[in-house]
Amino acid sequence: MNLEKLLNDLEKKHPGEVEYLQAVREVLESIEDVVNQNPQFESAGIIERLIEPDRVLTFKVPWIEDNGKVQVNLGYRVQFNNALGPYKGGLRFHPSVNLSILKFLGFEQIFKNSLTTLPIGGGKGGSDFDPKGKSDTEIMRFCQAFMLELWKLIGPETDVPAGDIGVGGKEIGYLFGMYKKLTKQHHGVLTGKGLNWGGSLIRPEATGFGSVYFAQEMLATKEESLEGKTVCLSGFGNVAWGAAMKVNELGGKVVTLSGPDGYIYDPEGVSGEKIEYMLELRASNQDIVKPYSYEFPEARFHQGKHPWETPCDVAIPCATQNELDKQDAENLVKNGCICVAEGANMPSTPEAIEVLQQNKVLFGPGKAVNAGGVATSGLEMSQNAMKLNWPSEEVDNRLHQIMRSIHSASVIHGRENNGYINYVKGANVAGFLKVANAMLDQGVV
Ligand code: NDP
Ligand code: 2IT
Repeated sequence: MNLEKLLNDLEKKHPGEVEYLQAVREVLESIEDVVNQNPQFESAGIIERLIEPDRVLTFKVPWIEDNGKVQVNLGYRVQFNNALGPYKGGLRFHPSVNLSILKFLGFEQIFKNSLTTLPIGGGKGGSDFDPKGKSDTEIMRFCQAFMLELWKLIGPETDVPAGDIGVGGKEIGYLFGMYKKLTKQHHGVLTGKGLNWGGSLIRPEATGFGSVYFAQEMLATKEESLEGKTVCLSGFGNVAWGAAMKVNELGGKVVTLSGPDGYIYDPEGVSGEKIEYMLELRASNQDIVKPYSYEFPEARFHQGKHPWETPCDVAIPCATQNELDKQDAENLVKNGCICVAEGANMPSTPEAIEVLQQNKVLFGPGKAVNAGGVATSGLEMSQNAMKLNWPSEEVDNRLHQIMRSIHSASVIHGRENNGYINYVKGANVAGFLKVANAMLDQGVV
């Protein structure tokens, strides 16, 4: 495989799509050896077919503000690869959303979903709609307008969207309501649904829980555990909330949270009612984390800074892409951090990953660490297909088992001669092989 030529050609076709090109480069660098050892992949054009989405759908979303003013946003669905199952992946509503971000997320989702062991392909979608400061009725009207286009593209055996940044249970409810009205179908077309109408127990907690289960497995390779560890989290959304709960349950102490405005340092630990307060903060639609320091005066707010300057044993970035840079990684290493587990998608820059790996920090990439969210979405699809609901212990046990199996697959393909486990390589190779072999079996389509 001529990696630089492939990447140069891709960049020429998609100039400026930096996040997408970043994600593709990382995967191709990891799988280069495997591709070179398997000429059948090259002759079937697997790489060229894998790095371009099957299709990209964009649409206009006109909707009306409470004051009567008409707004127009852009809507997208990127259907990347369905070799293993229906396209599957979240919807992101955030003003920063563009095609590059959704293509990077959809591409990552292919390998993540492959790692879950479940029959799901990869996709992603969303809009540049900003939920910040919008009323509930505005959010409902936007979701309805978005679904007026999206419903034509999705279905329980075709493409199954879910939540991501800015899309939680409330938005999934509004989207599902409109889908049901348009199609007259009540089935598992979306995941992250309410418990009374097809949702799965543990889905809201699953990404955070799974991320911490994965961190636990990584620490165990060093005969370490979370008991007594100091943990830095970023973000204060769905993923950070689930991670905070699980870290506390396993005896660790969460000392930071963050938002776009800065970070909170709470020396007494984010536990108990403070974790529930995170939900209130998110529900307020203000998108700032500072009010935590008014509510809990023992906590300090650091304006405009990243939490990674805080000494910790374990770091779990749970906010957004490229939020942990080289300087942050150097700070973590200097302060003795032994494990970084990516709860978010691609939160560490390539330079940061290099620093962490060179210093032999346990580093778990998002597509492995945060796969518990989509895995539990897959379990929701299974329950919907069977028309029954599993108890929370069953879902949690299956989630835990899936996270262990993703960890073992990453170790098998990622162990280096010196014993260090390169989880980036391990997860990319394990995820890739399954998809590539399925594509070979299915011919050139
Ligand atoms: P939420 O919308 O619930 O929360 C995201 C949080 O990160 C918000 O607090 C958000 O604030 C904050 N944030 C966004 N940008 C920044 C920034 N530049 N600096 C600091 N904080 C920021 O989303 P989720 O918790 O669902 O998603 C978090 C991450 O996890 C994303 O990368 C997502 O792709 C990933 N993920 C989510 C899964 C899920 O099931 N929900 C599954 C797997 C991965 P604000 O909105 O103000 O920007
Ligand atoms: O990035 C992700 O894996 C998600 N946002 C969850 C996707 C899903 O389909 O549950």
